[in-house]
Amino acid sequence: MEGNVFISIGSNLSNSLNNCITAIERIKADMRARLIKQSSFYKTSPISDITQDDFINCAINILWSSSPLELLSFLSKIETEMGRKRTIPKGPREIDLDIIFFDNLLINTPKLIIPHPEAHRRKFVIIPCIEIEPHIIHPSFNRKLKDFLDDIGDEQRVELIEKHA
Ligand code: PH2
Ligand code: MG
Ligand code: MG
Repeated sequence: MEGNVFISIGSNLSNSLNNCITAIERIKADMRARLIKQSSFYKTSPISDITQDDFINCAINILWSSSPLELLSFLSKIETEMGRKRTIPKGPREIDLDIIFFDNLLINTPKLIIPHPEAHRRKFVIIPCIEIEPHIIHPSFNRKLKDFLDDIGDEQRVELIEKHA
């Protein structure tokens, strides 16, 4: 199986920008992953009930030559190796690697939900993804991802910090 995948990357602990860069390097180093495109890096306000630092977020588009569950376990392994401790839900983290889209697949299992159920409500996911592919369609709604931005209020801050070549 091969899939065209969008992954959202985020960090707000230790050196967040470095953590995102390291995660991308680790993904690229795997035989099953081929990097197609990488977004710029953004500084984003936390979406959380807990007070915590701003995040660095970005997104990548890869071709993944195995199953969605294999990708999930690969990304979880990188998170763990990079020091992620699963304590508070939506709390601060060294690295978070979320599968946003896997082709047009709709997956709803206890272990894995694709598309990511919050993707269309989060500017920090939408903006990096549409930078990579402006006309990408959200397969659950059959609607352009960028059109969801109109429904999101101004509280969510997403600031370009490093333009990707
Ligand atoms: N991730 C969360 C919760 N809130 N907020 C921002 N700005 N960026 C994130 O990556 C993020 C978040 C849960 O994964
Ligand atoms: Mg997440
Ligand atoms: Mg996650």
